[in-house]
Amino acid sequence: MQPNVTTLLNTITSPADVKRLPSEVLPQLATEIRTRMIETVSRSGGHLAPSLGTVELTLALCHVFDFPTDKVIWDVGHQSYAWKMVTGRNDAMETLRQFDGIRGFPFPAESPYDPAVGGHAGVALSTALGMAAARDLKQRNEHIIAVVGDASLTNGISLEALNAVRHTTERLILIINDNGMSISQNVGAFARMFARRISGIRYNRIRAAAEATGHHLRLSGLKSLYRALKGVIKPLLLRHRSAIFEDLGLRYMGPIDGHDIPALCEALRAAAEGHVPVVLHIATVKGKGYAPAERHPSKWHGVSPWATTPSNPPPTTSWSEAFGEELCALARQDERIVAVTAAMRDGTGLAPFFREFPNRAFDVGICEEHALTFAAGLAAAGFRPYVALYSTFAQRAVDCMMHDVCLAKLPVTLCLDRAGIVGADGPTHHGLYDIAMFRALPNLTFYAPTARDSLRQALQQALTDGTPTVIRYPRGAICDALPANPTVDTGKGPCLLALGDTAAWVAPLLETLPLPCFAVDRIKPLPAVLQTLKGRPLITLENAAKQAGFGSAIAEVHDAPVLILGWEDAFIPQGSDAELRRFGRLDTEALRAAISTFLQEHAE
Ligand SMILES: Cc1ncc(C[n+]2csc(CCOP(=O)(O)OP(=O)(O)O)c2C)c(N)n1
Repeated sequence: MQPNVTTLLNTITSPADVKRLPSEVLPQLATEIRTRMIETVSRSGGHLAPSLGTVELTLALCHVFDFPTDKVIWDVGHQSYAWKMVTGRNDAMETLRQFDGIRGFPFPAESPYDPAVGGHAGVALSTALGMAAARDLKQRNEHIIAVVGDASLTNGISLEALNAVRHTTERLILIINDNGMSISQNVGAFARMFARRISGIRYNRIRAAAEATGHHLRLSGLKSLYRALKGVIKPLLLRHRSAIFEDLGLRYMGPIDGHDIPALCEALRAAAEGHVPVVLHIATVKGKGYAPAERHPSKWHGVSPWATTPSNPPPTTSWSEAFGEELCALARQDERIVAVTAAMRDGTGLAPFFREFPNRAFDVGICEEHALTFAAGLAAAGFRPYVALYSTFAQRAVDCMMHDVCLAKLPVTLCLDRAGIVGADGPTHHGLYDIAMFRALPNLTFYAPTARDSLRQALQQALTDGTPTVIRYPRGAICDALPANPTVDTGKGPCLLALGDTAAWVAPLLETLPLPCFAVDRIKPLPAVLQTLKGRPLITLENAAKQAGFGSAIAEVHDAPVLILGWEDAFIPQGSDAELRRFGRLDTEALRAAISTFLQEHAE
């Protein structure tokens, strides 16, 4: 269905169409793109504020370069909705983030205009550098462009790539999209440096005004006053003309206004001409053109659909909120507790902790590896760090857990939010691999709480034990407690072990399936109930990849058949929980069928 957009956008099927447009109409196209973006995201949900901020950049790129021969890699890719709209996916925006629809991030299988997968922060420059090296080897000529947010630039992979640019290629364009924001306010030394540099834009504006005034001063014979004023104002506004990028061997351009299409086109043309890698620093407004998003860019960074959601949904508490509240309660009793987040203080529920214990809360930026090793340092010095990361983003920090935490047996607790499927963000964001990745680590205790009481116990137990701990819990609503587990009978029949949040998945089955079901909340060491189930066929269920997961851990030691139910060996797409469970044959009907077959095969 093509909704009520005006005609200009409807004529665009590829970047070449944008290139053909006279530059005077590009602001009009930008307005149409914004209108359509807001309209579709109001129904699909998604990363609205970041994508609103890059509309002019998208159009300027199309106007200057030749895609898909030239290549642009959007870091994270959550700012690429305008890009999708001008690369043949405007109609498909209706299906954004839905099951079988287009993805919320760049995805090569979706479009020849998406050279790389997006989703995780910090990889665009590295990927671009690899593509530039390949281009050079093939003696080709295309332009390779990486667009990286000011916060994603501080990520380890970005900085590793930045260090390598100059000795890898002579031609690469890095655009730093600086809006001063991560999801929340950006943090760290780069953020401070960028904030100073953005004053350059103000400088340019003030200079224009000053030039005019200076002209009058000169005319009126006050030349020395003019020179003195210029000498004071200029260094104030243009402190630190970027030494750092130039020292790294990149030519620095900017900062320029990232919503000024002619200025962007001019800068991009200049960047394309050089035979030296270029950093083009642009200043944009997160949420540009939509007042609520401009006012509250964090709130509008990623939003749920607001046009289709009932305005008064029933009140629930999320796992993240419960985690934040329980950690605050624990921290009131134990001053050694500190909290660490990697740019996700709201998402992980740590915002109340930051408010109540500002001196004991650390936002390290989008730096998951640093978060864990930094926590190891805190722990070695006597503190009890709780590091809250999304499961999927913690993947890159497995080595830090192994080398810096587990080997040294330090009391660091890694709290993995969004463990399990996460819905519309899709395969880059599902937290399905943490059990496989972390359970092999020696010295580790690994929990998967079933409800709030079990989360509280895990947080407390980690404090009491003072040993390396991982706690995984899902996205969505938490319940206070589950009904008590059955007492183990003396029979020899099959039993079901439901890990963590999957206890809720089997609840609708229990009335019709004649088998004892135990909700279990520990992966390592394996749950104590296993000792009492020797010789009995077992069914395990987990909201995680089956390979090397919880069920596999049971099967490694159990002396009877084990049916392992979990996510199969394939990337799971985007969609609602119900759609994905149907897709993965983990919905109630499919579970009933799989369990029934197993029961028939292993009847007592
Ligand atoms: C490795 C990783 N950690 C965390 C995130 C979650 N995340 C998505 S966007 C974002 C902020 C990005 O800020 P910036 O790069 O400045 O871009 P902006 O959103 O401001 O346009 C974060 C923390 C992620 N995608 N990847």
